[in-house]
Amino acid sequence: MLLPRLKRRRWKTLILQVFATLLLLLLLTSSLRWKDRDVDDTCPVDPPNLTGPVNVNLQEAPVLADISMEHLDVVGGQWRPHNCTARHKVAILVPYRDRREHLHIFLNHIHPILKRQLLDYGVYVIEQYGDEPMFCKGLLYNVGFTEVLKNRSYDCFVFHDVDLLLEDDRNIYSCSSSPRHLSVAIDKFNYTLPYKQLFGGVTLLSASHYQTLNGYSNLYCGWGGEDDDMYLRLFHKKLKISRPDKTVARYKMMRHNQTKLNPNRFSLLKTSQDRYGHDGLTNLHLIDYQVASVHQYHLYTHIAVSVAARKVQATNGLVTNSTD
Ligand code: NGS
Repeated sequence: MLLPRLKRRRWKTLILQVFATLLLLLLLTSSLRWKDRDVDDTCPVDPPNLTGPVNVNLQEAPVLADISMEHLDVVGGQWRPHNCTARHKVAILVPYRDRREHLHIFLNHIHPILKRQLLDYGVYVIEQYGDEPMFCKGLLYNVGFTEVLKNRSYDCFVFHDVDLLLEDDRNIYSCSSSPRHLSVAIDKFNYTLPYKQLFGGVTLLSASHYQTLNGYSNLYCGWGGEDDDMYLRLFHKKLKISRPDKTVARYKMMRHNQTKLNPNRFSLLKTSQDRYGHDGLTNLHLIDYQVASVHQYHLYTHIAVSVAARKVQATNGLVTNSTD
């Protein structure tokens, strides 16, 4: 009688032990899973909602209020993913003047893409006002970079022409270890790179690379050359350019009238090497411009820059007067 009872007790203890061990294991793994979630909620390298090719609608400019309604979670052009921590903070700088229709099409197009790319981003429109008849893109980029960093830190910056619309959301606007030329294949050039040194259109630089390069030259006003000058800066600093595959780095360019050419661009390029150390971010204080206002609209932060006609710069010996 005693033997079967003993056996039954041993069985009971064994079952209890197994049960307790299983419970312990279950608790341990679930607590580890929670711990993992706490520590690493970084967004995936390959965002799952990308669509690949993107429909580009150039037909009619959307109404700003309608675009805003679709992006109620955007404030001052800024957004970040809700369910994960973005890998990088990216500022999109868009130099701008007199192209309202293009701006609306651009905003309507870019926000959904940047959201699908799971970026912590801000869109900044830097608008030129004032007496200077020529459009000074490099100066606007430098002013934009400086003003944006006064209010928020960013890891990297996308320098974006307002007339270029991305055709494939796999061309990710996220930081990269080397300077990146993103607009490799534009419809205007039959989706081929017109020349190897091109570093204009849409480019991406880390904040620290932009500082190392002393930003753009402030001297290029009027169409052309400021991007070639930036290429020379990269070359002198031995920073290699990377490019995404042209199958994804595709853009459509919105048509517009040719802006006034910069007659000095070729002579400026000849002296780029002697100037880049002191012409850029470091001598912004010598340039006759004023930040008239910084205002957060729904879909972008607007930085209004008043640029005076360049005779003042000429007296500072910063402008060459030769024409090409
Ligand atoms: C070059 C310009 C660049 C310009 C590129 C492409 O000739 O600034 O064409 O222009 N260089 C000079 O004029 C020295 S594009 O048709 O894409 O606007 O970016």
